[in-house]
Amino acid sequence: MQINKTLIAGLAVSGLVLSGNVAAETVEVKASGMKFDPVVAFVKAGDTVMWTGLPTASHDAVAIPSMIPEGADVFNKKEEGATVTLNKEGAYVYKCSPHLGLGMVGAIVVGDKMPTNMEQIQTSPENKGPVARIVKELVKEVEAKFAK
Ligand SMILES: [Cu+2]
Repeated sequence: MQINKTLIAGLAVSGLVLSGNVAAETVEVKASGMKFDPVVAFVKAGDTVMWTGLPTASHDAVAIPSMIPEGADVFNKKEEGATVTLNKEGAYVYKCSPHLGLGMVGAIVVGDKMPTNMEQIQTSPENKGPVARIVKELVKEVEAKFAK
C-alpha cells in the first residue's frame, strides 16, 4: 500500500511538471533611458512579464502584431507595473511607441526551444530600421541558447 501511494504521488508531480503549471514566475523588464532591459527576456509558458519604468518619459510596451505567435493577444501596456501573462510559446517583438525611432524595441521568448515563428518575424514587413536591429539581436540570442 505504501509503495502505491508513493507511486501515485510521483505520477501526480510528474504530471504537474509536464503541464508547465509549476512555479510560474514574474519576470521584470525595465524601461530605462531609451531601452528595455533586458532587450530579450526569456520566460516559460505561463510566466508573467512585468514592465517597470512605464509611463516615465511616456514609455509604453506595444506588441507588433506580425511579430507575435499566431493566436497570441496583442498587448498594449502603459501603466507602471503593467503585466502580461504569456501562455503561447514563441517569440514576441514589441515597441515603445514614442521612442520606436530611437530604437526602443524589445523581445520576449516564451518556452525552452527555438521559437517556431522566427521566420514569420524575419520576413515581416515591419522588420526594418530600429525593429530590425532588435530582431537581429533576438536571432543571435535564440541561436546561442537553442541551436545545437
Ligand atoms: Cu520609450
